[in-house]
Amino acid sequence: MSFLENFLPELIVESPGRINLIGEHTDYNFGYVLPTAIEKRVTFRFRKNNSLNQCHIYSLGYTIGFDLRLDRISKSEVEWENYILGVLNELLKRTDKLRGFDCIIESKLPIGSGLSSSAALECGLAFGLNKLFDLGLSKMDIIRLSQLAEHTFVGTQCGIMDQFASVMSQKGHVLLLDCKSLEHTQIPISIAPYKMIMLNTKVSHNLASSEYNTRKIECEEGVQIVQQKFPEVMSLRDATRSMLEQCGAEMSQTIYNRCSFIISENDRVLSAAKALQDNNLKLFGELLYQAHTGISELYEVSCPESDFLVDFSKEYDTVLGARQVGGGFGGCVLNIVHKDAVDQYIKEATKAYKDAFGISLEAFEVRPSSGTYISHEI
Ligand code: GAF
Repeated sequence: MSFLENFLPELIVESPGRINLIGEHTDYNFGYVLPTAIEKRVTFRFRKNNSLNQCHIYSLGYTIGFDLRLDRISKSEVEWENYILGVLNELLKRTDKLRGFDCIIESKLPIGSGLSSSAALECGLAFGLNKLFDLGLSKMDIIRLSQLAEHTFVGTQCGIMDQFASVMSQKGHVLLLDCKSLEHTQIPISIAPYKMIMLNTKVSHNLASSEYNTRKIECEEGVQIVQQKFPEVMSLRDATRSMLEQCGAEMSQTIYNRCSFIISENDRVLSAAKALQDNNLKLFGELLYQAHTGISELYEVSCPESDFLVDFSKEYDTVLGARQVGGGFGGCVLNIVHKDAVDQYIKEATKAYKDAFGISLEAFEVRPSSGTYISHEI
């Protein structure tokens, strides 16, 4: 009999995706980010199955089985399985309390859309197993091991933002996170009469993972050059515009551009957080546009589809700002749209995008929501 029949969960965990208002690619440069969880999420239904080390996970229409012994866990050819295996591998390195379990995973988060379905998957699994088997892990342990799972099993050398936002977010707040000290401030956010509207380009160019790792290496190269004159600089977070100008001649144009973007983007995060606190939404919107220009022209992680939507939004005085969110090369574009103009704007953007790329846009509103939580427990 399939484990799906008569499945009565002992524990249901909701693990959200995130948007990042501003501060892209700054996390692995130990800078600032301003993300929050959203209502779209991955749901995990768990139950123990009384075996010592067998687990079954059902998702995306099929069941996979794993042996929960460290020496039996290895990478899979199937990409999404590596998020699961990576987390199990990290858990097994930390505890001997894990036992057999069954789990059904359902996602309302579009994959590859820049909303971090990967962190939601990793953190939700770790959070649920921590609770189910009383593993004694802290939220910070869950964040760290989920990030490591992505490094080792998925192969993306990601920063800490997505996992942090997925676990630590609070409803109605954005998280100003310092990725060096991990100090964070929950900023209450109210952007009325505007709304946050996501337009999903529905493209996810497959350069994303390899180019992501390349950007990280390019930034490290930039740091090494700056360190020759300024040894106190440990990451681009510590570099200033003036330092960069003094070292620019030693760098290729590409490395200079990458460093220049990160230095400006860190400043923009702090300005954007202040603009939100001062309710200066016009400035906040302008910062989003500036960020997208940097993402596109200096960091070169945008794509024609995202650029099209950001440019399109500039024709509307009912839109304060727009930019591509997440790692890049497609996914969602965040738009700050006046509430009275939302329907018309979505209608016109959808038509223009279809005419240009032949793709039907997906549009939805997002609201700052709470991080990973338990919705049912017996
Ligand atoms: C991806 C990564 F997982 C994050 O760590 C972050 O670097 C982001 O891209 C870009 O800001 O989502």
